[in-house]
Amino acid sequence: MSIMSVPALNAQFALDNALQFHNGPGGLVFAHIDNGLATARVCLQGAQLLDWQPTGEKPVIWCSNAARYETDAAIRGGVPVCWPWFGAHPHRRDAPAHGFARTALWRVIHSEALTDGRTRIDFELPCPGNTPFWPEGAQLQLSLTVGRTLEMALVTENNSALPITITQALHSYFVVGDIRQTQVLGLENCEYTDKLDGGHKQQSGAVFFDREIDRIYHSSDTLCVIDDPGLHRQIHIRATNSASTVVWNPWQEKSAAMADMEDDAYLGMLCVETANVAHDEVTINAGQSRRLWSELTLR
Ligand code: TA6
Repeated sequence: MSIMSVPALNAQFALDNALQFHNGPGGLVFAHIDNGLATARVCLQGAQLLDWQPTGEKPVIWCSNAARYETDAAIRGGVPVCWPWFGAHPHRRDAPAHGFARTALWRVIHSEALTDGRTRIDFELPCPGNTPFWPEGAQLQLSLTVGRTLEMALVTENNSALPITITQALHSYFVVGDIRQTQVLGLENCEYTDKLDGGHKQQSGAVFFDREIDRIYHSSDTLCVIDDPGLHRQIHIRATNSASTVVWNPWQEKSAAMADMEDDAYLGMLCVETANVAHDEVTINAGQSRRLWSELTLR
């Protein structure tokens, strides 16, 4: 399902072979990008990027082989947009985890072939006030620019009359060769909240993985690096307006317990999320906006 039909989307936003819209599994609509520099796939539900693969490289973004493609359900993998709250709702137990933006139907509002060969696609999610879990009003925009690098910009505009407070994340899932050999650099000495025991701790050295890791790093650096000897590469994640970095790998038991993840899939994935979460929440005054930005580059 989409607000616009696939023929209407193609008539208004397709860019020769570089950008086309297609119907896909679960009745969902997908944008396919193939511009010579890279390929990418975005589901209009959630404006969720599901794949990004620079030409000649292995896939960078991880998407579960067991992912569910259904209306109103979250897709396991890619880059879900968590907004206007991250994790559990601050007060309501009946609210969906990670907000409603990742399962909402976004509108395509712009597409562009840039002169350097990259492809840009912009999505919009109007969020009028008075929804059950979101009394305030806001306008959300996501811009994806796809080339040898991938840029993601999430802009929250407060078009209501009162300040709004949000938490948010570009909940990015990455492909890694073997999580047991992978490290995350750039978070050395950062304070973090350990979501597994609620503890407040300090990182010493690189982050490595030998069990489940679910951490919110605060005042994290503007550059994080996934160092992946298994695939002989590094993924550089640059970010602005991101006070938190979430690092998550579910490890064996949780991976096996999740219906939308294959049992041993944890070995080949890792989440490093550009975010403002927990006490790094963001207040935006009426008429103001906030832009969370991240850029991925392979080295
Ligand atoms: O970002 C890490 C996290 O918040 C974990 O606690 C884990 O539960 C994960 O997100 C996935 O959440 P989901 O609602 O997509 O199952």
